[in-house]
Amino acid sequence: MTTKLMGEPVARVEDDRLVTGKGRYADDIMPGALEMAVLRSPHAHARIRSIDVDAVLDVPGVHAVYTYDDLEGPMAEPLPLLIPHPALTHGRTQYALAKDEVNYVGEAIAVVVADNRYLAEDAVGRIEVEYDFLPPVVGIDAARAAENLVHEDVPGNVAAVMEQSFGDAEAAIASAPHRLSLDLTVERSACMPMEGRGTVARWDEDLNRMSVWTSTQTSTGVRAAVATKLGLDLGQVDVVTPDVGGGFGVKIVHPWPEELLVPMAAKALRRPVKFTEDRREHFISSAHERGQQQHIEVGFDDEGRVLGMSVKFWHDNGAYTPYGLIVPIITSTQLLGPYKLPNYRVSFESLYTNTVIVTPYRGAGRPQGVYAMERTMDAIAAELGMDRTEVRENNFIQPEDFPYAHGELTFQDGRPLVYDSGNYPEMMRKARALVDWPAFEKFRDEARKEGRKVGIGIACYVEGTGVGPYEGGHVHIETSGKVKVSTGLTTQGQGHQTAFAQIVADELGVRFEDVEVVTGDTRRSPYSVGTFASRAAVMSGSAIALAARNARAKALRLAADALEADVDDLEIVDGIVRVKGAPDSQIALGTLAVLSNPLRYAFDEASRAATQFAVGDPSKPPVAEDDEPGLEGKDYYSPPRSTFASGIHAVIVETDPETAEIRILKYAVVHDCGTLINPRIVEGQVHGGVAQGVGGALYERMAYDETGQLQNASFMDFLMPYVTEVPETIDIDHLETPSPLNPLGIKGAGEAGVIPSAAVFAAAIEDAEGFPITAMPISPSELYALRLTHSTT
Ligand code: MCN
Repeated sequence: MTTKLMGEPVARVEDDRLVTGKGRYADDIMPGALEMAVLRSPHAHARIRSIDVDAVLDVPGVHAVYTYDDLEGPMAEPLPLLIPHPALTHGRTQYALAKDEVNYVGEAIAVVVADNRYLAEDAVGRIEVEYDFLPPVVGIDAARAAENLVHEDVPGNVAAVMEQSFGDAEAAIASAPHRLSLDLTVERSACMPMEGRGTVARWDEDLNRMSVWTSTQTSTGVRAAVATKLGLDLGQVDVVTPDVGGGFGVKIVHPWPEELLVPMAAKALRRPVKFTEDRREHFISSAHERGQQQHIEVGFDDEGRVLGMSVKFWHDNGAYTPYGLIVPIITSTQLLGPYKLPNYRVSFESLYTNTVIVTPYRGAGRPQGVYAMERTMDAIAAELGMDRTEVRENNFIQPEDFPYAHGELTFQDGRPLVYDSGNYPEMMRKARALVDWPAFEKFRDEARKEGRKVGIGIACYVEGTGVGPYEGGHVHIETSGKVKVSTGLTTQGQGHQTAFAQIVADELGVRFEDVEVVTGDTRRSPYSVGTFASRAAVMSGSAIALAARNARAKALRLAADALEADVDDLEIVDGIVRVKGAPDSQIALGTLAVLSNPLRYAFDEASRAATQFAVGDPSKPPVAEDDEPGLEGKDYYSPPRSTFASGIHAVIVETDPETAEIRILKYAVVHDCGTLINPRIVEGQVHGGVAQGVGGALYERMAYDETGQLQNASFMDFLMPYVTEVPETIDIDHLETPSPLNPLGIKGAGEAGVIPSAAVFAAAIEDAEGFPITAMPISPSELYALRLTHSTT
């Protein structure tokens, strides 16, 4: 009997394969392909005087070497600026291979294609490059000082200045009963998926066709880039995304130079070519995020209600701006969180530095925005001597305020910043209960008597999810009764195959195990955008639901005809259409698929075997008159605007009085992503996000020296949390306020776990220590140094 699956914690169908080593990643495709290695700049800032590849050409096993001079047509143009913005007055993107200048350690200069990776790497080592060194700009302070310029035609290293506001923040702050200012910093970190980047390409000379397999978050984006840059039609390029070992944002960047150079080489050499990134390359030549400095002015009343807030921040965008201003725009708008501010001004400068490019990393600018706002809420509470949860409650947007517009602010998708739904007071009630907030004060006092330092932090966030413009879904019922579903966006481990199958099983009335979902294959789904901004569940989930409804409607039309019944009298249970109350009058969806296939007649006449296929009256048309053949449904979903998920995290930490080691005693999450498709998957997403957040708050940073060399470009030196550092238990409570903007009421969930971590850890450590924490991440040695400072002041 078919049961409702939406909302059920169905076990992920993909896990068995993935955790038993049966996943198939880019590097597993086409063993024996030629391999590409990349010569990367060892200098952060230099002009290239000459490149000598002579020593490489005669090396046995080397098939080709390419530098900028070998690039032709569109390949010789800079890579696309993916999201232009009017405020981005000085946007710059790099070339697939550096033209005459390098702007970060790791920028690609030349590639060698050889029989295998060893030969290719050795050959890369023989290329001689002469450089004229230029002074590097490393870090936000150096960029702001502008004593040196990253791009000589970009004054002040400023890629963009942007401001948004509503009301009159300055006047409100000036006349407020209380005022505060804060200066905060967050350092750079990075996605660090288990699998780095990887691309394989094969050119079929007979079919005039390019096939690309790439570890990406957007197969259609890569297809568009490959076609454009290599002068091919879109229809000549197929891009398939195999299993992807994590993306977390870094693989939404497209095209990476390697994603173009591999197909270019495959076409030129008429041989399959592969590139598999190693870990060091991932550190120095993919993308980072998070680095910001923030200055906040706030005015508030006696109850802690914010009357006016003005934020200025400086965003480190690295050496180029392929993603435009997406990250700082998200910080600017998502900073507002669940709060009702009457007056707000935010401005930022997006600054060039001679470091790896900055593109969205899970959370994408939100962690910094939440950090700014939540640290402000904590500061207000401290100033007024109020409970931190009460200050937040006094500022909450109330359930009856939805849809709630933040003045005339514009969201990242260019549409007005309007929250669709939520219940922040209820969320706070749940969060306080989950972490037992009221009991903490006593616990802290008792711990202090024993010489222990414990602290609690709480942080709220609202997250715009499910940005448009659209995604599609295709549901095809096979003659076997199995259901094949496809959607164009890609999967990096989020469990889409399971969640989307749940949706289809419910909508169509088929068994979950009869549904198979394919993502990220342009041969099946040529039109799609990609997986980012926690949009898959909202976008593809909605499109697939609509497509399944179309398939269902068609199945019912056909069945009504076959069973001589009224459509309204039919139901579909476990893949069988039957007349309600007359279970003997039934027909299987697979049989209807046969009926809807015009080939049935050809089979009837052609062979005896095929006649077994014939069902019903062959003289009848295969489908109702207005229908197309085939039992399938497809649809696209395009949202009117983003839907806003929300959540509250609370953490209890203990800091060692001697070593300043920071231990997590409890971590609690209340989360609202609208209608839950699969709570187990959502909880897994939250767990993963929290783990990344722990890393970002306590361990990870990009340790550049003043020459622009990344000092910790390996897992020996870059501290990721292990299981030993991530809390074993994360308490999660769900709230479901369905979104009115899509057919299933879904909001996104994929980034939620990481968003408030810097804020919540800073708050908890501050509470344990009794002095302000303004720079994240914070290590034990930094905490120790702060203790010394504060004990002497
Ligand atoms: N889901 C659900 N019910 C909801 C909302 C979501 O059951 N109401 C489920 C979805 O069906 C999906 C998962 O939760 O299986 C995440 O859904 P969604 O919020 O739509 O996020 P996306 O699928 O679009 O994934 C993108 C998001 C982002 S932006 C980053 S970054 C990220 C993340 O997801 N990268 C990940 N989670 C990741 N998880 C893994 N394992 N690897 C990554 O690279």
